[in-house]
Amino acid sequence: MKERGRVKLKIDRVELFLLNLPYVHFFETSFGREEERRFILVKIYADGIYGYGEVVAGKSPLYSYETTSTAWLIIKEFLIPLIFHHSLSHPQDFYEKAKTYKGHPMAKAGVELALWDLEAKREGLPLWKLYGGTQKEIPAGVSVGIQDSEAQLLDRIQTFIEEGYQRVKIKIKPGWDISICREVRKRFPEIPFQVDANGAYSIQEKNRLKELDVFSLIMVEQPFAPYDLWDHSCLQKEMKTPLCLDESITSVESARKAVEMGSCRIINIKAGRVGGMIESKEIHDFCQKNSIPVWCGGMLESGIGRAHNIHLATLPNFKFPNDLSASKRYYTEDLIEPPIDITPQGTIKVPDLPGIGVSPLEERIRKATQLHEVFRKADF
Ligand code: OSB
Ligand code: MG
Repeated sequence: MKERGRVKLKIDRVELFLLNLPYVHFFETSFGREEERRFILVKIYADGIYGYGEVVAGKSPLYSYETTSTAWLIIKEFLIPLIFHHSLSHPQDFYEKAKTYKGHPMAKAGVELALWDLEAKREGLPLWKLYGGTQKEIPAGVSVGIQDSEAQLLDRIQTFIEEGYQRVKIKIKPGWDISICREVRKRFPEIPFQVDANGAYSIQEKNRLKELDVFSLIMVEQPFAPYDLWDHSCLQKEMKTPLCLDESITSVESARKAVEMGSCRIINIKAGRVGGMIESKEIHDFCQKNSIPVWCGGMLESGIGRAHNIHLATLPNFKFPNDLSASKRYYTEDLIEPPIDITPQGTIKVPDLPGIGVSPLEERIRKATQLHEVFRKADF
Protein backbone atom coordinates (compact mmCIF):
# COMPACT_ATOMS: atom_id res chain seq x y z
CA MET A 1 0.00 0.00 0.00
CA LYS A 2 1.20 3.49 -0.89
CA GLU A 3 2.90 5.50 1.84
CA ARG A 4 0.52 7.75 3.72
CA GLY A 5 0.02 11.20 2.24
CA ARG A 6 1.93 13.95 3.97
CA VAL A 7 -0.72 16.60 3.63
CA LYS A 8 -3.53 16.70 6.21
CA LEU A 9 -7.03 16.11 4.87
CA LYS A 10 -9.26 19.09 5.63
CA ILE A 11 -12.47 17.16 6.18
CA ASP A 12 -15.29 19.65 6.63
CA ARG A 13 -18.45 17.60 6.14
CA VAL A 14 -19.71 14.03 6.43
CA GLU A 15 -23.11 12.91 5.15
CA LEU A 16 -24.97 9.68 5.92
CA PHE A 17 -27.73 8.27 3.73
CA LEU A 18 -30.00 5.36 4.59
CA LEU A 19 -31.27 3.79 1.36
CA ASN A 20 -33.75 1.17 0.26
CA LEU A 21 -33.16 -0.39 -3.13
CA PRO A 22 -35.47 -3.16 -4.46
CA TYR A 23 -33.76 -6.21 -5.96
CA VAL A 24 -34.54 -7.32 -9.51
CA HIS A 25 -35.27 -10.78 -8.03
CA PHE A 26 -35.59 -11.73 -4.34
CA PHE A 27 -32.46 -13.11 -2.64
CA GLU A 28 -32.82 -16.04 -0.26
CA THR A 29 -30.13 -17.62 1.92
CA SER A 30 -30.28 -20.10 4.79
CA PHE A 31 -31.26 -17.17 7.03
CA GLY A 32 -34.18 -15.89 5.01
CA ARG A 33 -35.54 -14.08 1.95
CA GLU A 34 -35.13 -10.38 1.18
CA GLU A 35 -36.88 -8.37 -1.53
CA GLU A 36 -34.89 -5.17 -1.15
CA ARG A 37 -31.58 -4.01 0.23
CA ARG A 38 -31.34 -1.51 3.05
CA PHE A 39 -27.87 -0.03 3.50
CA ILE A 40 -25.95 3.14 4.33
CA LEU A 41 -23.80 5.37 2.14
CA VAL A 42 -21.10 7.53 3.71
CA LYS A 43 -20.00 10.66 1.84
CA ILE A 44 -16.96 12.56 3.13
CA TYR A 45 -15.95 16.00 1.83
CA ALA A 46 -12.48 17.51 2.01
CA ASP A 47 -10.72 20.23 0.06
CA GLY A 48 -13.54 20.54 -2.47
CA ILE A 49 -13.71 16.84 -3.34
CA TYR A 50 -15.61 13.92 -1.84
CA GLY A 51 -15.40 10.18 -1.41
CA TYR A 52 -18.12 7.56 -1.09
CA GLY A 53 -18.21 4.41 0.99
CA GLU A 54 -20.94 1.81 1.49
CA VAL A 55 -21.86 0.14 4.78
CA VAL A 56 -22.91 -3.43 3.99
CA ALA A 57 -24.86 -4.07 7.21
CA GLY A 58 -28.47 -5.00 6.40
CA LYS A 59 -31.85 -4.41 7.99
CA SER A 60 -31.64 -7.30 10.49
CA PRO A 61 -28.74 -8.97 12.37
CA LEU A 62 -28.76 -12.20 10.33
CA TYR A 63 -25.40 -12.35 8.56
CA SER A 64 -23.67 -10.79 11.58
CA TYR A 65 -24.75 -8.73 14.59
CA GLU A 66 -24.55 -5.41 12.74
CA THR A 67 -27.59 -3.68 11.24
CA THR A 68 -28.12 -0.36 9.49
CA SER A 69 -29.34 1.05 12.83
CA THR A 70 -26.30 -0.07 14.85
CA ALA A 71 -23.94 1.12 12.12
CA TRP A 72 -25.64 4.52 11.88
CA LEU A 73 -25.30 4.94 15.64
CA ILE A 74 -21.64 3.87 15.79
CA ILE A 75 -20.71 6.12 12.87
CA LYS A 76 -22.60 9.10 14.27
CA GLU A 77 -21.55 8.81 17.91
CA PHE A 78 -17.99 7.51 17.57
CA LEU A 79 -16.49 7.50 14.10
CA ILE A 80 -17.51 10.96 12.87
CA PRO A 81 -16.26 12.64 16.08
CA LEU A 82 -13.01 10.70 15.62
CA ILE A 83 -12.66 12.13 12.10
CA PHE A 84 -13.32 15.68 13.22
CA HIS A 85 -11.23 15.58 16.41
CA HIS A 86 -8.06 14.21 14.80
CA SER A 87 -6.31 15.58 11.78
CA LEU A 88 -6.04 12.67 9.36
CA SER A 89 -3.63 12.54 6.43
CA HIS A 90 -4.46 9.05 5.23
CA PRO A 91 -7.09 6.27 5.67
CA GLN A 92 -4.43 4.44 7.72
CA ASP A 93 -4.71 7.13 10.42
CA PHE A 94 -8.44 6.48 10.64
CA TYR A 95 -7.90 2.71 10.75
CA GLU A 96 -5.51 3.02 13.69
CA LYS A 97 -7.77 5.36 15.67
CA ALA A 98 -10.93 3.33 14.94
CA LYS A 99 -9.21 0.16 16.18
CA THR A 100 -9.63 1.32 19.78
CA TYR A 101 -13.36 0.71 19.40
CA LYS A 102 -14.37 -2.93 19.65
CA GLY A 103 -16.23 -4.65 16.83
CA HIS A 104 -18.60 -2.96 14.36
CA PRO A 105 -16.42 -3.69 11.33
CA MET A 106 -19.09 -2.79 8.77
CA ALA A 107 -19.55 0.67 10.27
CA LYS A 108 -15.77 1.22 10.29
CA ALA A 109 -15.37 -0.12 6.74
CA GLY A 110 -18.00 2.25 5.31
CA VAL A 111 -16.07 5.23 6.65
CA GLU A 112 -12.64 3.87 5.71
CA LEU A 113 -13.81 3.17 2.16
CA ALA A 114 -15.09 6.73 1.77
CA LEU A 115 -11.66 7.93 2.94
CA TRP A 116 -9.94 5.66 0.40
CA ASP A 117 -12.08 7.01 -2.44
CA LEU A 118 -11.24 10.53 -1.28
CA GLU A 119 -7.52 9.76 -0.94
CA ALA A 120 -7.34 8.20 -4.42
CA LYS A 121 -9.18 11.18 -5.92
CA ARG A 122 -6.75 13.51 -4.17
CA GLU A 123 -3.87 11.58 -5.74
CA GLY A 124 -5.64 11.44 -9.11
CA LEU A 125 -5.28 7.64 -9.15
CA PRO A 126 -7.69 4.71 -9.40
CA LEU A 127 -7.94 2.81 -6.12
CA TRP A 128 -6.37 -0.35 -7.51
CA LYS A 129 -3.10 1.53 -7.98
CA LEU A 130 -3.07 2.67 -4.36
CA TYR A 131 -3.72 -0.90 -3.21
CA GLY A 132 -1.01 -2.40 -5.41
CA GLY A 133 -3.45 -4.30 -7.61
CA THR A 134 -2.14 -6.28 -10.58
CA GLN A 135 -5.25 -7.54 -12.41
CA LYS A 136 -6.83 -5.33 -15.07
CA GLU A 137 -9.90 -7.52 -15.50
CA ILE A 138 -11.32 -9.71 -12.82
CA PRO A 139 -13.26 -12.98 -13.23
CA ALA A 140 -16.97 -12.66 -12.44
CA GLY A 141 -19.01 -15.31 -10.67
CA VAL A 142 -22.66 -15.25 -9.68
CA SER A 143 -24.28 -16.16 -6.37
CA VAL A 144 -27.72 -17.70 -6.84
CA GLY A 145 -30.10 -17.75 -3.89
CA ILE A 146 -32.53 -20.45 -2.80
CA GLN A 147 -35.51 -20.49 -5.20
CA ASP A 148 -39.16 -21.57 -4.96
CA SER A 149 -38.43 -24.70 -6.98
CA GLU A 150 -35.60 -26.72 -8.42
CA ALA A 151 -36.82 -25.85 -11.94
CA GLN A 152 -36.61 -22.13 -11.17
CA LEU A 153 -33.06 -22.57 -9.86
CA LEU A 154 -31.93 -24.45 -12.97
CA ASP A 155 -33.51 -21.79 -15.24
CA ARG A 156 -31.76 -18.98 -13.42
CA ILE A 157 -28.42 -20.78 -13.60
CA GLN A 158 -28.95 -21.34 -17.33
CA THR A 159 -29.52 -17.59 -17.87
CA PHE A 160 -26.42 -16.62 -15.91
CA ILE A 161 -24.26 -19.11 -17.80
CA GLU A 162 -25.51 -17.65 -21.08
CA GLU A 163 -24.58 -14.18 -19.81
CA GLY A 164 -21.01 -15.42 -19.45
CA TYR A 165 -20.41 -15.86 -15.70
CA GLN A 166 -17.33 -17.98 -15.08
CA ARG A 167 -18.75 -19.89 -12.14
CA VAL A 168 -21.97 -20.44 -10.25
CA LYS A 169 -22.40 -20.49 -6.49
CA ILE A 170 -25.66 -21.63 -4.97
CA LYS A 171 -26.94 -21.13 -1.46
CA ILE A 172 -27.63 -24.35 0.45
CA LYS A 173 -29.32 -25.32 3.73
CA PRO A 174 -30.44 -28.67 5.19
CA GLY A 175 -33.07 -29.97 2.76
CA TRP A 176 -31.89 -27.77 -0.15
CA ASP A 177 -28.50 -29.33 -0.70
CA ILE A 178 -27.59 -32.84 -1.88
CA SER A 179 -30.41 -33.49 -4.34
CA ILE A 180 -30.20 -29.89 -5.60
CA CYS A 181 -26.46 -30.21 -6.26
CA ARG A 182 -27.10 -33.50 -8.02
CA GLU A 183 -29.61 -31.84 -10.37
CA VAL A 184 -27.33 -28.86 -11.05
CA ARG A 185 -24.46 -31.21 -11.87
CA LYS A 186 -26.66 -33.37 -14.11
CA ARG A 187 -27.82 -30.35 -16.13
CA PHE A 188 -24.44 -28.50 -16.12
CA PRO A 189 -21.74 -31.17 -15.85
CA GLU A 190 -18.86 -28.83 -16.71
CA ILE A 191 -19.68 -25.55 -14.98
CA PRO A 192 -17.32 -24.38 -12.20
CA PHE A 193 -19.64 -24.76 -9.24
CA GLN A 194 -19.56 -24.09 -5.47
CA VAL A 195 -21.98 -23.84 -2.54
CA ASP A 196 -22.48 -21.52 0.44
CA ALA A 197 -24.36 -22.57 3.60
CA ASN A 198 -24.07 -19.33 5.58
CA GLY A 199 -23.55 -21.40 8.72
CA ALA A 200 -26.78 -23.43 8.42
CA TYR A 201 -25.31 -26.79 9.58
CA SER A 202 -24.02 -28.24 12.84
CA ILE A 203 -21.31 -30.84 13.40
CA GLN A 204 -24.07 -33.50 13.84
CA GLU A 205 -24.66 -33.10 10.10
CA LYS A 206 -21.05 -33.80 9.20
CA ASN A 207 -21.87 -36.92 7.21
CA ARG A 208 -24.46 -35.11 5.12
CA LEU A 209 -21.87 -32.42 4.27
CA LYS A 210 -19.35 -35.10 3.32
CA GLU A 211 -21.79 -36.26 0.63
CA LEU A 212 -21.02 -32.99 -1.19
CA ASP A 213 -17.60 -34.40 -2.06
CA VAL A 214 -18.98 -36.21 -5.12
CA PHE A 215 -20.04 -33.04 -6.99
CA SER A 216 -16.56 -31.68 -7.89
CA LEU A 217 -17.28 -28.42 -6.10
CA ILE A 218 -14.57 -25.75 -6.13
CA MET A 219 -15.32 -25.18 -2.45
CA VAL A 220 -17.94 -25.41 0.28
CA GLU A 221 -18.39 -22.04 1.99
CA GLN A 222 -19.15 -21.57 5.70
CA PRO A 223 -21.02 -24.76 6.64
CA PHE A 224 -20.94 -24.01 10.39
CA ALA A 225 -21.50 -21.00 12.63
CA PRO A 226 -19.09 -18.04 12.48
CA TYR A 227 -17.35 -18.77 15.83
CA ASP A 228 -16.88 -22.47 15.01
CA LEU A 229 -13.31 -22.74 13.76
CA TRP A 230 -12.81 -26.02 15.57
CA ASP A 231 -15.76 -27.85 13.95
CA HIS A 232 -14.67 -26.56 10.54
CA SER A 233 -11.22 -28.04 11.11
CA CYS A 234 -12.77 -31.43 12.04
CA LEU A 235 -14.85 -31.43 8.85
CA GLN A 236 -11.99 -30.29 6.62
CA LYS A 237 -9.87 -33.24 7.80
CA GLU A 238 -12.54 -35.61 6.51
CA MET A 239 -13.49 -33.79 3.32
CA LYS A 240 -11.74 -33.74 -0.01
CA THR A 241 -13.43 -30.50 -1.17
CA PRO A 242 -11.76 -27.35 0.18
CA LEU A 243 -13.73 -25.47 2.81
CA CYS A 244 -13.86 -21.69 2.45
CA LEU A 245 -14.60 -19.38 5.36
CA ASP A 246 -16.63 -16.18 5.05
CA GLU A 247 -18.43 -15.16 8.30
CA SER A 248 -15.69 -16.74 10.51
CA ILE A 249 -12.95 -14.47 9.21
CA THR A 250 -13.29 -11.03 10.77
CA SER A 251 -9.62 -10.00 10.99
CA VAL A 252 -6.11 -11.11 10.07
CA GLU A 253 -5.95 -12.68 13.55
CA SER A 254 -8.95 -14.93 12.92
CA ALA A 255 -7.53 -15.77 9.48
CA ARG A 256 -4.27 -16.88 11.10
CA LYS A 257 -6.08 -19.10 13.60
CA ALA A 258 -8.28 -20.65 10.90
CA VAL A 259 -5.24 -21.41 8.74
CA GLU A 260 -3.17 -22.78 11.63
CA MET A 261 -6.05 -25.03 12.74
CA GLY A 262 -6.74 -26.22 9.20
CA SER A 263 -10.31 -24.94 9.35
CA CYS A 264 -10.29 -23.98 5.66
CA ARG A 265 -8.11 -24.01 2.54
CA ILE A 266 -9.61 -20.90 0.95
CA ILE A 267 -10.71 -17.53 2.37
CA ASN A 268 -13.44 -15.20 1.12
CA ILE A 269 -12.53 -11.54 1.78
CA LYS A 270 -15.20 -8.88 2.23
CA ALA A 271 -13.97 -5.45 3.23
CA GLY A 272 -17.19 -4.77 5.16
CA ARG A 273 -16.97 -7.93 7.26
CA VAL A 274 -13.34 -7.32 8.29
CA GLY A 275 -13.52 -3.56 8.93
CA GLY A 276 -12.08 -2.08 5.75
CA MET A 277 -9.45 -2.21 3.08
CA ILE A 278 -6.39 -2.16 5.34
CA GLU A 279 -7.51 -5.27 7.25
CA SER A 280 -8.51 -6.88 3.91
CA LYS A 281 -5.02 -6.29 2.55
CA GLU A 282 -3.46 -7.75 5.71
CA ILE A 283 -5.57 -10.89 5.33
CA HIS A 284 -4.66 -11.05 1.64
CA ASP A 285 -0.94 -10.75 2.38
CA PHE A 286 -1.05 -13.29 5.21
CA CYS A 287 -2.89 -15.78 2.99
CA GLN A 288 -0.49 -15.20 0.12
CA LYS A 289 2.49 -16.00 2.37
CA ASN A 290 0.76 -19.16 3.57
CA SER A 291 -0.40 -20.41 0.16
CA ILE A 292 -4.08 -19.88 0.92
CA PRO A 293 -5.83 -18.45 -2.16
CA VAL A 294 -8.55 -15.86 -1.59
CA TRP A 295 -11.46 -14.38 -3.55
CA CYS A 296 -13.75 -11.42 -3.12
CA GLY A 297 -17.20 -11.98 -1.65
CA GLY A 298 -20.14 -9.64 -1.99
CA MET A 299 -23.07 -8.40 0.07
CA LEU A 300 -25.34 -7.45 -2.85
CA GLU A 301 -23.82 -3.99 -2.76
CA SER A 302 -24.94 -1.08 -4.88
CA GLY A 303 -22.52 -0.05 -7.62
CA ILE A 304 -20.63 2.09 -5.10
CA GLY A 305 -19.77 -0.79 -2.77
CA ARG A 306 -19.23 -3.12 -5.71
CA ALA A 307 -16.78 -0.72 -7.35
CA HIS A 308 -14.79 -0.75 -4.10
CA ASN A 309 -14.84 -4.58 -4.17
CA ILE A 310 -13.58 -4.66 -7.75
CA HIS A 311 -10.49 -2.62 -6.83
CA LEU A 312 -9.78 -4.94 -3.88
CA ALA A 313 -10.11 -8.01 -6.14
CA THR A 314 -7.22 -6.78 -8.35
CA LEU A 315 -4.65 -7.90 -5.74
CA PRO A 316 -2.51 -10.84 -6.88
CA ASN A 317 -3.67 -13.55 -4.46
CA PHE A 318 -7.33 -13.27 -5.59
CA LYS A 319 -7.32 -16.59 -7.41
CA PHE A 320 -10.97 -17.55 -8.02
CA PRO A 321 -13.96 -15.99 -9.76
CA ASN A 322 -15.45 -13.47 -7.33
CA ASP A 323 -19.02 -12.79 -6.16
CA LEU A 324 -18.98 -9.71 -8.37
CA SER A 325 -21.73 -9.56 -10.95
CA ALA A 326 -23.21 -6.99 -13.33
CA SER A 327 -25.32 -4.11 -11.99
CA LYS A 328 -28.42 -5.43 -13.73
CA ARG A 329 -28.17 -8.75 -11.90
CA TYR A 330 -28.94 -6.90 -8.66
CA TYR A 331 -30.84 -3.66 -9.35
CA THR A 332 -32.92 -2.16 -12.17
CA GLU A 333 -31.46 1.25 -11.37
CA ASP A 334 -27.96 0.96 -9.95
CA LEU A 335 -26.49 4.06 -8.31
CA ILE A 336 -23.55 4.55 -10.65
CA GLU A 337 -22.56 5.40 -14.17
CA PRO A 338 -21.47 3.57 -16.18
CA PRO A 339 -23.16 0.45 -14.75
CA ILE A 340 -20.93 -2.56 -14.07
CA ASP A 341 -21.05 -4.99 -16.98
CA ILE A 342 -19.76 -8.47 -17.77
CA THR A 343 -17.58 -8.96 -20.85
CA PRO A 344 -18.39 -11.94 -23.13
CA GLN A 345 -15.41 -13.67 -21.46
CA GLY A 346 -17.11 -13.38 -18.07
CA THR A 347 -14.86 -10.69 -16.63
CA ILE A 348 -15.33 -7.20 -15.22
CA LYS A 349 -13.04 -4.46 -16.48
CA VAL A 350 -11.46 -2.57 -13.59
CA PRO A 351 -12.31 1.17 -13.70
CA ASP A 352 -9.30 3.34 -14.43
CA LEU A 353 -10.57 6.78 -13.39
CA PRO A 354 -9.55 8.34 -10.03
CA GLY A 355 -11.02 6.86 -6.83
CA ILE A 356 -13.64 4.15 -7.27
CA GLY A 357 -13.60 5.15 -10.94
CA VAL A 358 -17.37 5.25 -11.46
CA SER A 359 -19.75 8.20 -10.95
CA PRO A 360 -22.43 8.03 -8.27
CA LEU A 361 -25.80 9.22 -9.61
CA GLU A 362 -26.91 11.77 -7.03
CA GLU A 363 -30.50 11.90 -8.27
CA ARG A 364 -30.94 8.12 -7.90
CA ILE A 365 -29.33 8.21 -4.47
CA ARG A 366 -31.74 10.96 -3.43
CA LYS A 367 -34.73 8.99 -4.72
CA ALA A 368 -33.80 5.86 -2.73
CA THR A 369 -32.88 7.75 0.46
CA GLN A 370 -35.09 7.23 3.52
CA LEU A 371 -32.97 9.18 5.97
CA HIS A 372 -30.21 11.76 5.48
CA GLU A 373 -28.03 13.46 8.07
CA VAL A 374 -25.28 16.05 7.63
CA PHE A 375 -22.39 16.53 10.07
CA ARG A 376 -20.19 19.63 9.85
CA LYS A 377 -16.77 20.13 11.38
CA ALA A 378 -17.91 23.50 12.71
CA ASP A 379 -20.37 21.67 15.01
CA PHE A 380 -17.73 19.50 16.69
O1 OSB B 1 -22.55 -15.21 2.17
O2 OSB B 1 -21.65 -14.47 0.42
C1 OSB B 1 -22.57 -14.44 1.24
C2 OSB B 1 -25.17 -11.88 0.09
C3 OSB B 1 -25.58 -11.38 1.31
C4 OSB B 1 -25.04 -11.89 2.46
C5 OSB B 1 -24.09 -12.91 2.41
C6 OSB B 1 -23.66 -13.41 1.19
C7 OSB B 1 -24.24 -12.90 0.01
C8 OSB B 1 -23.93 -13.39 -1.33
C9 OSB B 1 -24.12 -12.42 -2.46
O3 OSB B 1 -23.62 -14.54 -1.56
C10 OSB B 1 -22.90 -12.21 -3.28
C11 OSB B 1 -23.02 -11.01 -4.19
O4 OSB B 1 -22.98 -9.86 -3.70
O5 OSB B 1 -23.12 -11.21 -5.39
MG1 MG C 1 -20.81 -16.40 2.04
